[in-house]
Amino acid sequence: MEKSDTTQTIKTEQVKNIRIEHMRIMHVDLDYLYDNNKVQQEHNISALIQRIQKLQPNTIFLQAFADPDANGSANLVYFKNRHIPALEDLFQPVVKQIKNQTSVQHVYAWLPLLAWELPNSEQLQYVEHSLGKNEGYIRLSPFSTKNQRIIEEIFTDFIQNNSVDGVLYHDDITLSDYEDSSETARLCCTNLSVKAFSAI
Ligand SMILES: [Ca+2]
Repeated sequence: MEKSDTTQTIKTEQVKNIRIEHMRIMHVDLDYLYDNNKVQQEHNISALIQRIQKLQPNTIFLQAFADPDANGSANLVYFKNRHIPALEDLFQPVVKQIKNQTSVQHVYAWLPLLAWELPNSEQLQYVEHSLGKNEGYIRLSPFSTKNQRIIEEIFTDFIQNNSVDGVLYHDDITLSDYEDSSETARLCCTNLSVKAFSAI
């Protein structure tokens, strides 16, 4: 490695370390703030604000999806969009209270990329295990162009109506050695193989 490359690598690592050291992060789950009783919900939000003021994080990772059955896949969200039901448009009001009442500098939205559980009426293709097992999160097949469009539109609707400093992706962007075995994925891989051999 050239000396200039080594110097640049060291500088880059130093910048990364500084950023990590300077991030005091609080991970906030909106499922624990949401309540059907709005008086209780306001109490929950006030308690969060007080805790932030006491602990003094400068960065919040704020969950924007709801997972009432706690299987790790999003059944609902806390923002308006075209595809998945909103439990309540709660995300942005909580961001505003955090920004207005605390010294938090950055708020990131915590969102899944594939682990969406849309209504059955949508009849979407989900990731399938070749042995028929149910392992990992319920995930939309990334090989379906329809799924790709829906995910893109969920994020588009979110970002157009919610001001955030970035997105923290859920730990759902993975496939095991046995996934995805759906017909959609097989067809996609077959087409890719044909194109690869054609290019040789
Ligand atoms: Ca769920």
